[in-house]
Amino acid sequence: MHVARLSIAFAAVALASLAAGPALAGSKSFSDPAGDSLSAPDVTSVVVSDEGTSLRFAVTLANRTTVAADNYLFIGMNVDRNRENGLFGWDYVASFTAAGHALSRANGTSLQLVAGNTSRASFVNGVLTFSLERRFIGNPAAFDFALVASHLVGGVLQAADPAPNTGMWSYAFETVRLRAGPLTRSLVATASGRTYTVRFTVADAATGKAVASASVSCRVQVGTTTLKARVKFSRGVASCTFTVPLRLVRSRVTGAIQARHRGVAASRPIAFTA
Ligand SMILES: [Ca+2]
Ligand SMILES: [Ca+2]
Repeated sequence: MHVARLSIAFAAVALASLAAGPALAGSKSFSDPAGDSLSAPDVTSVVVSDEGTSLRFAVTLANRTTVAADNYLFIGMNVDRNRENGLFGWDYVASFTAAGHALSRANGTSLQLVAGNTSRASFVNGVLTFSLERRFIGNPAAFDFALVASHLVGGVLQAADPAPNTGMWSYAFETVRLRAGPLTRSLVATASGRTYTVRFTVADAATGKAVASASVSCRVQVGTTTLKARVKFSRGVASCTFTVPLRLVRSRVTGAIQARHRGVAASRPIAFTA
């Protein structure tokens, strides 16, 4: 995707006023009128879904079964909800063409590809699906967004369908409350020291069910010595395993273990005598 072409399309469409809509959780649908695109792809509906660490857009193009080489689709995302920065207020832009897709970040008035981006896109039965990891757009709790489907020939805009027709749509991620169980500890004595595993359960406070995934971090110290720790999350249990060397046995062990799920953290302090 050529940045100049992106800018041309954005400028030509000139999205005007911003209207923040109501914040709903989970999956949310948005609609744009049919038949308002002339020769451009006609956006009629957009479904945004929270998929845990990922976010998915499903965009229905009413007048397309394939994306032609001169068709472009952009999703502009205003993740800090400040219209005064980014490119036309958009901090991130997902772009699609027949040749592929990309995720870019606005840097002043230009776009730069997001390094390490793992987004996926497909176009099946008139529905363009784009999934990206939330961390690549800064893990926002909510964001505003708008689409532009355009038909460009030689960089010259022929027609475009902005969706929504004015302003932006808003999407808010579900706010999760976590319930952390008490910290338990097990010990395996070895010739080189004492290997401990500390663990706690992480559940969704609303349902009481164990969360399916979480990223775990752990820090453990004995005095001023930081111990190497291995972390794991399995079947709703966050765990941290570390070995207190023989020379430090009978010393005070301190630290903390944290599990993070959908941007929300639960943690337990570690404090005992090895
Ligand atoms: Ca439309
Ligand atoms: Ca429209």
